[in-house]
Amino acid sequence: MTIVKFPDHFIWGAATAAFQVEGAYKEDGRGMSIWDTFSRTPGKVFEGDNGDVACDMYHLYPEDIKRMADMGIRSYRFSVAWPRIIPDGSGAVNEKGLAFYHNLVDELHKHGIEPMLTLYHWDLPQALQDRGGWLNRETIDHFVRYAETVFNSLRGKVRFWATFNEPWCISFLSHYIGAHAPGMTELQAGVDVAHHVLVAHGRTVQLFRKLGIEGQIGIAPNTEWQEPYSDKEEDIEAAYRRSGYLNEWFLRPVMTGKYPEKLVEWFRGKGAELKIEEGDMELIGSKIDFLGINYYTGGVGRYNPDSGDLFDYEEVPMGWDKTDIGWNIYPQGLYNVLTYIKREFGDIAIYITENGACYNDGPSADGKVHDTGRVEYLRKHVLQVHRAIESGVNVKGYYCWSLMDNFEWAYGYSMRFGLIYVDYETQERIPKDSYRWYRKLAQLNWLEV
Ligand code: PNW
Repeated sequence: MTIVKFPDHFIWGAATAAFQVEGAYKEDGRGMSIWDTFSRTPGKVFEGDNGDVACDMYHLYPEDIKRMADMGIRSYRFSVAWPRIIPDGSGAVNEKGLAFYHNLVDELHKHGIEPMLTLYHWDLPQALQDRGGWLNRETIDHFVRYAETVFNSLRGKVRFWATFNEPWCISFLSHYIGAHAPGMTELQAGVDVAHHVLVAHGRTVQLFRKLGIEGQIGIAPNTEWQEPYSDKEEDIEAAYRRSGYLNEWFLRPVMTGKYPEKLVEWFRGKGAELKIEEGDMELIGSKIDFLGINYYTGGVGRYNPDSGDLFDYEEVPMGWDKTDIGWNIYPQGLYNVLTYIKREFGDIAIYITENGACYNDGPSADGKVHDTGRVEYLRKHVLQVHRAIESGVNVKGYYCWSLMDNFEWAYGYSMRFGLIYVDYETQERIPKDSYRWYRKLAQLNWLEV
């Protein structure tokens, strides 16, 4: 038996996002978002599930926060729904929307839980989508105004701020692959949206400094680790492109103010041009205080020009275990991502803003949820985080995705990521075995292997 101890003051937390948990979609003046529309479009979301009720956290947050406190987490990462704050995206501010987040944050503080607030976790006001959404540069202005409203309202109460959750999902997954709202399928749109989101991020960071908001600001990109099948140059290049599109396309401009040239060229070869306006890159490269890293999976692949893949990349099955959503379990990939960031971009503070697993276990005959798979997944991944810390990567905290089962985007309610089970008929919550395991880790700050 070995004791693996985390640094003192390491933050153990849990994460959710507004659209996935809040419900109350019409309440207190909330406007419609692109996910309300998308989930009502036949064929887009599993069985037509939507976010109308979700986990009803809009009403149940006091008891959910009690559970967080019982679990011993020190921080809770949540997102603010833009359509609650500015229902049509650009017009009047809805005070009732702000009041909800004040109540939420006050309740967190009452229990000694530090809020980490994400400004954008995908629920763009529909009225802005009607005017082109993230393809329209004006959306940047509207976002910055929304950010200013939230900063000024919650300053002093919130100290950790993230601008965007997973710009890759907002851009490529939603505008090129088409799996997420608004469901477009054009590469040029993906490239344009990625750039606009990054500019919005940079402008928001600048605004944060200008307003003199206390605390720290960062961004939470998703990462994945795609590894070459062999050490042939062509495999290495293909895996670089595939990983690069996920990681480097966002990390490099944010951290250095420059896009990765090889990928810019690759996209150009595919007919998609990067359109940069004067001043954009300086904004995008604005100094941030921390990087949030979301990590779930990775894979192995090789060069195959006939694969039909945008990057001439073909994933090679390695016989690895998968979670119930079909994603490879690849814990070392998290270590690889973290050490890559240190190598390429230096000693920025890092929070793992999401890591977790989909296992669809429900209550057994004893009434408990024995989600052994999730416990194993989390254990293996936090050990890789520890390994990265030992290598000098400045990881300051870890947020498990997710606090509770919730609306899993295109999968609706069919995929469960929670430490807490949610019965969507009754809204009953049942802490899973992983909840108890995580509570012990958060309390001890070490684990035995
Ligand atoms: C992330 N993909 O989403 C999000 O930040 C969460 O809201 C989500 O619930 C969680 O991971 C689990 O999926 C992703 O298809 C959704 O590559 C899909 C993909 C990646 C990330």
